[in-house]
Amino acid sequence: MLLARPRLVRLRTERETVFVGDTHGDLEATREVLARYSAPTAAVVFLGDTVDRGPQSAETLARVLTAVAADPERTTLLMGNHEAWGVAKFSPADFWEGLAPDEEAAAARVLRRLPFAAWHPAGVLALHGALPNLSSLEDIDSVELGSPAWRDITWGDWRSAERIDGRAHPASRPVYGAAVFRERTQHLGVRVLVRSHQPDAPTYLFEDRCLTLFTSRAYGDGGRYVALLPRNSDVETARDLALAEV
Ligand SMILES: [Mn+2]
Repeated sequence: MLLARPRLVRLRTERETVFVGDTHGDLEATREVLARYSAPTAAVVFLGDTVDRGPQSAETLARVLTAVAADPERTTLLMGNHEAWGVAKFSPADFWEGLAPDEEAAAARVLRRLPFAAWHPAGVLALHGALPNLSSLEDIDSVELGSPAWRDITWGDWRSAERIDGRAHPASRPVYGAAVFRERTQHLGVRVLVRSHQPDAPTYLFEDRCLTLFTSRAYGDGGRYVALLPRNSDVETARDLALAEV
């Protein structure tokens, strides 16, 4: 089923869309999201990082993949760096390192097929980390695993400073600032970016055009939030999406 899906998922405006940040083994948050937004009129987009850090990685991943398999039109799991162990290893990785070799190989083989991004025609792009340096959204479909564009999508961070260019930082975790955000959103025709990956990032960055979500207690009792984009709505900034605590 994942083989048949493009790397860029296209969302539909006639559904409410719910964006879910890193769950990191928080099964309770994952169950709550799927129970609350189970109406056939809602689409749910998990932004990646379902495993590691929290106590119930395997159960969380299985719950999300079960929902995707049951209704792939309505439920999407995007690739985070923690799903991409089979592409680029990292540490700590308690989920992956606790698997038997055949389980590890099977999980890596499935998860390397996950989509990279989801596009909503209101001008909202959802992905795990940072925007890649591409000339159009369509180019996301041909991004190769392990390439610099893939690294930006799954590992990229944002900082509020104007001039931070990932090329000057260690290639494993590129970091970008406001100038690169403006340049890449313009190239891609993106008004608002919805992403996760950085629990310490401000919720809103870059004149409220970059929203960072986190939906896990893996780092303590910080709130677990999802973002709601109503059906058929116009979006100017990320403030047009409503935050809901789960
Ligand atoms: Mn991440």
